[in-house]
Amino acid sequence: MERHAASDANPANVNLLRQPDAPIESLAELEQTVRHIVLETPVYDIHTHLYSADFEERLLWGIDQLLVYHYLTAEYFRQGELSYDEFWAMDDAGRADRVWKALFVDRMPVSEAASGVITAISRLGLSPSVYGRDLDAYRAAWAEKTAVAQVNDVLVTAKVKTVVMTNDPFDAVERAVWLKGGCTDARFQAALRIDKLLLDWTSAATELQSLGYTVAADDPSALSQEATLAEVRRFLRDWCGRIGALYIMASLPGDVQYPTPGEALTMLLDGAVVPVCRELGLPLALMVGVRRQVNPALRLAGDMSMQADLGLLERLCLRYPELQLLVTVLARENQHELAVLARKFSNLTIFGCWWFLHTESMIREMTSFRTELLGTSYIPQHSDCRVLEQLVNKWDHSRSVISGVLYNKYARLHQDRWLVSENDIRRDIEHYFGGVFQQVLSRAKKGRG
Ligand code: HDL
Ligand code: ZN
Repeated sequence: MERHAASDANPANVNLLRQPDAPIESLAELEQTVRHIVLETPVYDIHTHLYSADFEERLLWGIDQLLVYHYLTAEYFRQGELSYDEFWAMDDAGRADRVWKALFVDRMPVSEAASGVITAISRLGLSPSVYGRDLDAYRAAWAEKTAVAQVNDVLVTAKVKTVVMTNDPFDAVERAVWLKGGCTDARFQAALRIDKLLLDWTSAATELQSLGYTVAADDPSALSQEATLAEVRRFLRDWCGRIGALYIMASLPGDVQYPTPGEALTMLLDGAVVPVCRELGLPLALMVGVRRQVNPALRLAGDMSMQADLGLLERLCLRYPELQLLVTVLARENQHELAVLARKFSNLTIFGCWWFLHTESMIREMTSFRTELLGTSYIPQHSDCRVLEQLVNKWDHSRSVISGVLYNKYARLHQDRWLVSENDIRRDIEHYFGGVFQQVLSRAKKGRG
């Protein structure tokens, strides 16, 4: 079959003469076609900490924010000279200077987070071959940008069609934005984050009371009263409606024992969260296996992973077969078990390589066995970005690994003469990059009580 020479219009050297439904005969062509489609298919990013420009200073962007990202501050303290107090006494620019020197100048930026900064700046047109290692040169280039223009530029460069935010109704600054109009950019969708409600009922109840919900904050037995649970349901309903939440979400430690009769988390899940998910037709997203603030001096970087007892998920799936659960767990040791558990319950959809697993080797390992166990019935990645420009590197790196894994699976089919076409590849990737998520949303809507 004639090949179309690589050109500017066709950098991936994809055979443009082949019909999209025609089987791809050559392995070399198959590899290039898979890579091209994976790199080009827009993605629906189902979990981030990004905000639309409506949220003003909550939208983090720019080279200094990339450098003070908490993954990099944790790495700075391993190799930088400053004490915690000296570092935190500085402003973001001062901290960024120190991180740049310690991790990018005095050493090669080989960690996932550090190399991600290089990918982001390079893919956004500030090539190190031009700008070198001079941080102020990058700052000067960024100074010419605006937040709105940078959002457009980054979403296009990263090929991200939709970003799901993490929206905390207990955050007064964020609440104020929602109360005066909220998000006006349809590319940014919302998810209701309820860690505080589930994990710190006493303080959450006090706040609910101040927001006009009658939850008897000073009465420890309040949660056993239906009237209190009804008010918590009203709170969840109000905020899911106000922000247009696609799902309700929480991160949990790994040692949650569910159900534990009389315990706040169990009563809130059974009496408020699951009923509202059913009533509104929303999935529940659980991120399990985090041990918060093992080193408070690291601030946002002070959290740790821990192995999780996945019995919580098993019992939720059994108890609520109509509830759509979106799940990611933080310990590498739980990943294979989670994929096997997903084979047992079709209402359990696993997603992403979360946090300390968002590294090239872990993405490759997890995507391989997840595909081997679950085919295309899972969501391979979310970015978890906190800084806008990270969408570029987190998706660039993930797409590259995912395309390699997928090519290997197609190549094995090819060996047995089950040939793959461009349309087949495109359909599978669109499934991975948003289709499975949409399917979970529509199943949740159907299961609406
Ligand atoms: O709880 C979460 O959603 C985690 O993603 C944390 O926000 C964590 O700090 C993080 O940013 N991970 O990437
Ligand atoms: Zn997150």
